[in-house]
Amino acid sequence: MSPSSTTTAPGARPVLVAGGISDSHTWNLVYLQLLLEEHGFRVVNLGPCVPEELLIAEALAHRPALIVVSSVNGHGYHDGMRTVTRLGEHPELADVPAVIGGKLGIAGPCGDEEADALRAAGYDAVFDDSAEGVAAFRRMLDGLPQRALV
Ligand code: B12
Repeated sequence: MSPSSTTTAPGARPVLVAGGISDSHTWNLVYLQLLLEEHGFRVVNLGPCVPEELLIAEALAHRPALIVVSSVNGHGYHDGMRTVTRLGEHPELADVPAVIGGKLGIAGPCGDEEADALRAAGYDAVFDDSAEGVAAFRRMLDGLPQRALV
């Protein structure tokens, strides 16, 4: 395989993708999986409506390079807060970055105050669903140290 190939090395830590606990939308998760794979990551996609217990169990099992929570149904702020608070109860996951993105407010993006509160609660980054948000997410992926390319 050529050194410039973007296939993820076997055994490299995957990225966990999870829909918000109340969120039944699925194409956002398919989109994220394809985007992450395009960036060379192995993805464990937990699907929509992911309970915190499942996310935590999968995170402890996989020790992922990144946890990506996606929410588009308008409950992103509250769901996201719950999730990151529960993740924070597990010191074993302290070094696993977690981000959230999508349509986090009830009319598209959430406000700056809510985004700040989500960061203060533990997310390493909060992305809105604009092209700029996705571009910022891509830049973050390119900078992840665990990204193991062969
Ligand atoms: C299809 C659809 C549904 C289907 C979903 C079927 C399925 N299996 O997925 C059904 C009918 C079930 C549904 C239900 C509901 N829906 Co709906 N749905 C849609 C719709 C029409 C398309 C969503 C879609 O598939 N888009 C395609 C994907 C690829 O795009 P996306 O989800 O927007 O994701 C993009 C971005 O958000 C962003 N993104 C997402 N996550 C992340 C994460 C990161 C890290 C980053 C960087 C970016 C990112 O990247 C993606 C690509 O650009 C949208 C309206 C629209 N046109 O967008 C409404 C919409 C999402 N739904 C909405 C609502 C309110 C609901 C309901 C609450 C309605 C109701 N009263 O019951 C329920 C919620 C059910 C629940 N428990 O979650 C609202 C959300 C409002 C908001 N947040 O601003 C929308 C926007 C419609 C509207 N304009 O009001 N829905």
